Amino acid sequence: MEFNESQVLTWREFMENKFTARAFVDGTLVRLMEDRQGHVHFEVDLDENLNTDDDRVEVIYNVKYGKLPEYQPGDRIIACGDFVVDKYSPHKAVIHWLHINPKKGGPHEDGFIAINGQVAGLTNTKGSKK
Ligand SMILES: [Ca+2]
Repeated sequence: MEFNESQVLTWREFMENKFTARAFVDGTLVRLMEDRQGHVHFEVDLDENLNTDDDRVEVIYNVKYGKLPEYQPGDRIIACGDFVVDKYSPHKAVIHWLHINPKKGGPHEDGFIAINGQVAGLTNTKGSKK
């Protein structure tokens, strides 16, 4: 699959709320939006220009699927998962399920997140207690 940042931004603009499709994006970490209940929310800019903020999405990672490497604003983020048009997101766009699918054949495909080339999301938690 090829990177599809511009497709993601087009979907956000033209598709209805809850529209879902696969996303594979290469962007820049702007800031940590939220870190709670085992989920880390990042604001990610999808071009290399941090002066433009109309091309940002909310990237959500479930830490149950593997610890994230250390990160800071300006880091390169590659995210592969499900894109959703979400009117409740400040960016109207969420990318989540950035991890393997422990139940093969379910509605979600495998995904991952990489921060500065360090991959996370590949820990299979199937059978673990939480
Ligand atoms: Ca930008």
